[in-house]
Amino acid sequence: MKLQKLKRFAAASLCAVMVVGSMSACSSSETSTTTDGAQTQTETATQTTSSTDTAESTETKTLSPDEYPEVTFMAIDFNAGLSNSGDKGEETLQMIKDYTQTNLQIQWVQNDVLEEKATLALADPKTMPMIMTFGGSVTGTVVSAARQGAFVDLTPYLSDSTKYPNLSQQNADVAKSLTVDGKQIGVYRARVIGRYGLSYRADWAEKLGLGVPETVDDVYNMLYAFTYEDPDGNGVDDTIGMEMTSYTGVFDIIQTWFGVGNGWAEVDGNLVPVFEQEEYLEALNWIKKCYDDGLMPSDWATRPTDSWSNGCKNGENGVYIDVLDGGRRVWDYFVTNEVPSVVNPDEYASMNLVGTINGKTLATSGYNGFFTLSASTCDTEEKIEAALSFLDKMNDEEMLVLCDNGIEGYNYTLDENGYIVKVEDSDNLKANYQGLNQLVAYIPSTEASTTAEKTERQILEAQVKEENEQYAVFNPALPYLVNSETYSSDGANLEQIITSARTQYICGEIDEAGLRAAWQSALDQGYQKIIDEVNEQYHAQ
Ligand SMILES: [Ca+2]
Repeated sequence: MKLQKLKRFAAASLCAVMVVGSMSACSSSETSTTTDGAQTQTETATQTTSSTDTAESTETKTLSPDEYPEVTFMAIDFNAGLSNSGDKGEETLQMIKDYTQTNLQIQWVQNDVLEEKATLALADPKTMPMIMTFGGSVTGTVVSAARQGAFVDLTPYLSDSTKYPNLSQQNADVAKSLTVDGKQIGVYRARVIGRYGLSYRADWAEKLGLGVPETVDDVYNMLYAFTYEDPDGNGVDDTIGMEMTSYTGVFDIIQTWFGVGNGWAEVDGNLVPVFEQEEYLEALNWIKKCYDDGLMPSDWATRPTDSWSNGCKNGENGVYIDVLDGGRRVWDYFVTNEVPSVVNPDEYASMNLVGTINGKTLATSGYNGFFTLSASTCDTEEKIEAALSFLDKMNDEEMLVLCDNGIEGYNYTLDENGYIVKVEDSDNLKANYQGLNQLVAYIPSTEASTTAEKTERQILEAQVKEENEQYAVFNPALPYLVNSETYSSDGANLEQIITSARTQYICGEIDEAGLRAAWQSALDQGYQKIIDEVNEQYHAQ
């Protein structure tokens, strides 16, 4: 198999590109698309106390271990060679083999050489493990390999809810992002979709008699009151409503409140980048008004991204628009540091988490990394089914608990309410199961039902994120952008022109004419070509 373009695995984020512009250096934040190793286990799922809520296996026949079909799996090692190791490593792996009835052969690949290993495997198809892991989002390299026939087209399989009761529940919008020429080329590794929202100082709002914001006017009024009405009651003009640093993903969230898309939108039957939507300028004017009225720090564009959330923690700001777990962590900070509430010094300061404004919020891409099945080594129906069955069963409750918590009685115990309690010294006893979550797609649930006991703050966070999912605005162009050559080569630079112009407009460095000139410049430099390439595919379907 010839691979024409073994380009580098660029970790190009497909949506929110951070601003660089004339004003500040860009840096990525936790919300950008990165290959993550530290899978946080606190993201979603409603609380249940059941420890026996285990999914019944649909498997009727039981194989003896020497009958298990072999599945080879290239997985990412984030533990410096120590994933699934230690005294109980073999035993833990055997539990997976027996549960999934698979003779699993894991090839651990350290994340920093994943690109190299994947490239080598793609260049020599016979060496490809049956299941390969890719980090981040779909890249041009993967698209090229898919077009050369490197991966099994999963489209006909994943709708089979009898054979694949978990994977068949994948989110259709997210799955579209893994589509090349109409074929689904991988199983995505799920992340919470409804992660973005608005968090605010609940005790400040209570002091000023403000309700839960539902509309952009409510948000403006809250920002105004938090800036000018002394929400902390110290008699000093020392607060600014909205926290803001050079991380401009905040604006991407705010824009959706106005009906702006997530990077792209469908307008009159065509897909357009959001700067071509009328609502985009309306959203920018609202943000600009907040800036002009002093409702966000005037020096935001030079505030480093790594100071993000400090403004809320130290009581300078009261509204935090980003991931809801970030707002929850601010609240955790108030509790941990015993920051008093401004309405009742016997209580701690608190945050409220709001998912949507005007009924909308930004969706995440819904995934980070994905598993492909190699066409060269999954070369029979039996092998394809063995690999997919394995990936499916890994999402059962038993496997989620094992991969995220280890073995009951060794790594953890269950308390009287069925909550997981890690054993003492659990950090030194996690070698056996660490890294095994890299084998899990987390479909349909990003978390097991059996969890450690949660705080009220984590419970609220999970509720809001779950409610958010149905309102979260996806990027409809993702499946086409991955197939757009111009986007692959020039997309990041062109996005930067757009986001830089946005920053300059909000800060008054350029006027509307200047903004429009920047858009035209981006179109002339290749954005129009991307629009054409995207719509050609869009209309071909
Ligand atoms: Ca004050």
